[in-house]
Amino acid sequence: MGIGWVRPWCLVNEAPEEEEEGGKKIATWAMTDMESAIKTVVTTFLGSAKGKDNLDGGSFQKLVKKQLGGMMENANVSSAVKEMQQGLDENNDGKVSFQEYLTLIGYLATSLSERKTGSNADAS
Ligand SMILES: [Ca+2]
Repeated sequence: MGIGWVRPWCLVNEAPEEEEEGGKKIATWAMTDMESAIKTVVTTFLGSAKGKDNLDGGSFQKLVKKQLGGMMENANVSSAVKEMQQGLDENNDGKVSFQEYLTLIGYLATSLSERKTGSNADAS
């Protein structure tokens, strides 16, 4: 299952280029909050993966502790993060791929949305 179908509509501009103007760097266009958020999701993964395609256990621990400690319960409990990593690891290679990482982002986004709309099953 791929995401090829979405490609024709994607990525006209990847990110704003910066131009000098009066000694100040200015972006050629302003990213919206949503575009910045998507970019952050991508650059956070890439930065943590350090040039590889996957996050190994240590990199995933660091990413969760550093970036998601406010939003996630047990983000600094190594055993809990390890368990979460195993849950995300669909192909069981012991590493977190970008797709598997997106599963976590999707899960957090869904939880946040349920919290905001009060549609959480526990909230009734
Ligand atoms: Ca994996």
